[in-house]
Order: sequence, then C-alpha cells, then structure tokens
Amino acid sequence: MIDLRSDTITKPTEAMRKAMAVAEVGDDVYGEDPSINHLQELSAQMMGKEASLFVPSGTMGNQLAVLAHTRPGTEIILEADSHIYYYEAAAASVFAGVQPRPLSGVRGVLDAELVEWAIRQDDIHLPPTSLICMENTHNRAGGTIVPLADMRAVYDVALRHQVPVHLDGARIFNASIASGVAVKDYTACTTSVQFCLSKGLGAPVGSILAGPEDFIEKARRWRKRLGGGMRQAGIIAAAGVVALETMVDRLAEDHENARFLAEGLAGLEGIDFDPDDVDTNIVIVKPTKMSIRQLGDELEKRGILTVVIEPDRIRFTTSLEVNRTDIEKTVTAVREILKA
Ligand code: TLP
Repeated sequence: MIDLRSDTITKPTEAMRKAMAVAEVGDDVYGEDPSINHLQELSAQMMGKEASLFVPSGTMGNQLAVLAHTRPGTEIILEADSHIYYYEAAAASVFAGVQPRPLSGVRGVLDAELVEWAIRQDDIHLPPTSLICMENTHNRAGGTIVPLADMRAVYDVALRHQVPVHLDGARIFNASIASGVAVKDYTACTTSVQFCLSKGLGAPVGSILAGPEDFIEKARRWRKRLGGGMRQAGIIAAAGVVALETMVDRLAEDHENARFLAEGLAGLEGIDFDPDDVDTNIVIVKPTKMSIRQLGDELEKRGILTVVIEPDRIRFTTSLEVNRTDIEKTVTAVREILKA
C-alpha cells in the first residue's frame, strides 16, 4: 500500500518508541507528569508563548481555544474552508455556543480588510465578535502557506478592535520549513496557537495549545470538563518531545516529494492543476477527464490510497511513510488510469 491519505497516518519512529518505553510519568491532572511538563515547557518556548497545554488532538486544541476565548452568543470569524469550520463537526456551535462567520479566502488567506469589515459594531441586534481564527498551512486550500504579512495585517486589525486571534497551526512547522520564516514570527501574529505532533512530525498522538498563562488555565479547565484530562500520558508526550527535537527539519523531504508528485501530475492530460500552487506536503488536484470517485477507486485498486475532497478534488499528502519510489509509482498509476 502507498498511503497518501494524510500525514496523520505516520507511525512513531524507533527513537520515539524508545523514549516512550523509558518515559518518567505521573498524574497530569495533578500537574505531576514530568514528561508532559517538559513537553509543555519546550512547546511554549518554541511558540514564543507564556504557557502551553498537551491535548489529545488538534480538534480538541482548537475547540479549547474557542471555548477559552469566547462566550456563548458571540461570533467567531474564520476562513470558509478552515478545519475549525469545515471539519470539526460544528463543535464551536455545539460546545462554545458561538456563531461562525465564514469568510472566503484566497489560497486560505483571510483578507484583513474583509476581516475588519466583518467585525461587528456594538448594536443589540448583532452578536459581538469574540475571536478571529487563521490556519497555516491551510489544509483544504492545498497545504498553502499563509504569508507572514497577511497574518500580520489580520493581527493588526484584531489588536485595533481588541479581538483575540487563534492560529490553527496544525502544520505550522511545515509552513516554517518551507518558507524559511521562524515559527515564532508566525505565532507573534496570534494570541494562541494549536499545533499537531501527530501529523508530519510523526508522534503517535497529541497536539499542543499555547498562549498566555491565564488563557491556558481556562483551557485546562475546559479540557478537564470535556474529559480530556489524561493521567500518565507522559508515555505519549515523550514521543512528542522526540518529534520536536528530531523531526522538524525532515519535513523538507515531504515537501520535495509533494513537489515531485505535483510536477509529475501536472504533465498529464486530464489533470487541471498548476504545480506552483504546491507549497508544502499537500497536493490537491482536479481531474477533468473522469469523476473524482472513479480516480480514487482506481488508485485504491492499485494499492494507492488518497482522499476524495468533495465534490471535485482529490488530495495526496506526503509524509515520512512514503518515499520517492512510491511517488513515481503514483504518477505512473494516474497516467495509466487517465489513458484507459
Ligand atoms: N486534518 C485531518 C482531517 O481531519 C481532515 C487531515 O487528514 O488533514 N487542523 C488542521 C488544519 C487539520 O488538518 C487537522 C486534521 C486538524 C486541525 C485536527 O487534528 P486532529 O485530527 O488531531 O483532531
């Protein structure tokens, strides 16, 4: 099998498994797990934030941010294709009781002027704006990098209106490695940030939510309320430390493989796609010759797994689980399928 469904499919490395086997643990609900404490300190420092919290998933990290920043009956501004809006099962409405205000971005980038226009006036008819969310890299836009200047422009608007900003930085290290911009420069344009250890960085489980101390304390209470207070989870946090210490730079390999795939696919008749649109490890294409489902099914028959993104696009994601030969085989398979 060549698994290009996601970078969430990555398995822990040998070094991670060794670190997990010998991890010192304690009860994290009491704040007594040394491995989690170490991961949280390291993460806060890497994100340039006062504090951080280890959480079971990226979804929980994002939702704790919504819960801790907002109150029911308010409105959050986000990009119309963002994960928080599109893929989190309406959690922000269900748990935080907020109304989402989706704005369409270009390549996942929110326009600062549009954001300013969307921030609500003080009027009893209107829900107050309580949060602005950005996503970098932007998953559904195709792993695109949101440029620092655009993040800065949105943050300036937010500061002017005293609205906090949350970054879904599930793949912020991909953005940083590909752009050369330091992670801390991106996170300096946000109040809080969530990033995933369990995607391209290869850890088996977990994400980090980072931000100001009082915000993290609120998020900790929400995590407990939702049943996400874990006990001796230092076993998995230990793999997260290895991920941060050893797996960041190698993301460049995933980006090279994605670029190689993009160039291979772009040369094929029946694929509508510009390889220059690929910034990191996600390649989203639109076949013009056949239905997406057909292409996905035919690839699966040949042992190549992809994700069909409704309604007309298919996603290939590179990770440490695939190599250059796998990518060559994938291009050959797509070529054969389109020809047939
Ligand atoms: N994305 C998954 C699916 O949920 C779509 C994937 O395969 O890409 N933010 C972003 C930008 C994400 O891409 C994801 C996961 C999350 C948050 C949520 O992370 P988890 O899966 O840990 O809850």
